[in-house]
Amino acid sequence: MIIFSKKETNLKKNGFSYYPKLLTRIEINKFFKSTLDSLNFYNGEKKRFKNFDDIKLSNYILKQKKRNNKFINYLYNSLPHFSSLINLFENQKIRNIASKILNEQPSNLIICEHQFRIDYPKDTNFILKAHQDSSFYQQDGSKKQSLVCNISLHNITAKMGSTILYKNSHSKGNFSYSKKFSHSKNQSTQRQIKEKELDNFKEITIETKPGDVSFYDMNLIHRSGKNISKKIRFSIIARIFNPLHKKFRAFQKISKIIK
Ligand SMILES: O=C(O)CCC(=O)C(=O)O
Ligand SMILES: [Fe+2]
Repeated sequence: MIIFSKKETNLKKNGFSYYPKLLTRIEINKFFKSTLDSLNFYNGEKKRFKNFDDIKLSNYILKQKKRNNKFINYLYNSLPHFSSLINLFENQKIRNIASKILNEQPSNLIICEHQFRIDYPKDTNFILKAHQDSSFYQQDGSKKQSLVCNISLHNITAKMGSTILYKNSHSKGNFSYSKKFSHSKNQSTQRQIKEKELDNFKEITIETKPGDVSFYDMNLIHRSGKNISKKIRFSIIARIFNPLHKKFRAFQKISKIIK
């Protein structure tokens, strides 16, 4: 495994790009405040933690989760809709980078499918095995006019399970995957690519700091790392589409109440 930590802008070549400190800690802190407010609201408490790196925050969430893990669902399903999360992705610098790659005006790009991940130490139920996001987000029929965008909320090391990328795997197009729909709410749906396909690519992982932003080609194979640390890994991810494209599939968001 190669640990990566320097700026990389050639997404076309590698399948990913990485911009350290693209966003400020102040911007990240606004979303931290929403996370803290939601956590305190749900648990009826007035806890104060420093930031997403605070080990006391990890310990508190792990303790509360044992008592009643429903509040994790609440955070997971509510926070992606908060403006403090969406505004991070709406940063003009992100639109400008995506605009150059997708060759379309920044304001015409659709940034959607926001996600907040909470990856616990030693978890095996929610880590995502090797996949391409193009298999989950089918708005882009060409699979060449869309991107994944991952914003780092704190200091994430390989030990904390930083995302593992298969360098250059985007250049091979679409891989077949085995569909495993989870039967319980307590497992993530997998669209896993066969292990033997992965041998052809170098595994790399980016150790990130707050405000660092990575972009992946929608066809880049990647997976969650194993969190062997004592800290929770928090991350936010969105997908960026160029809708002014013949193979773009218009889509509608169907709301479901999560029980
Ligand atoms: O755990 C990770 O960082 C990977 C998450 C991911 O690939 C996804 O949500 O599509
Ligand atoms: Fe993914």
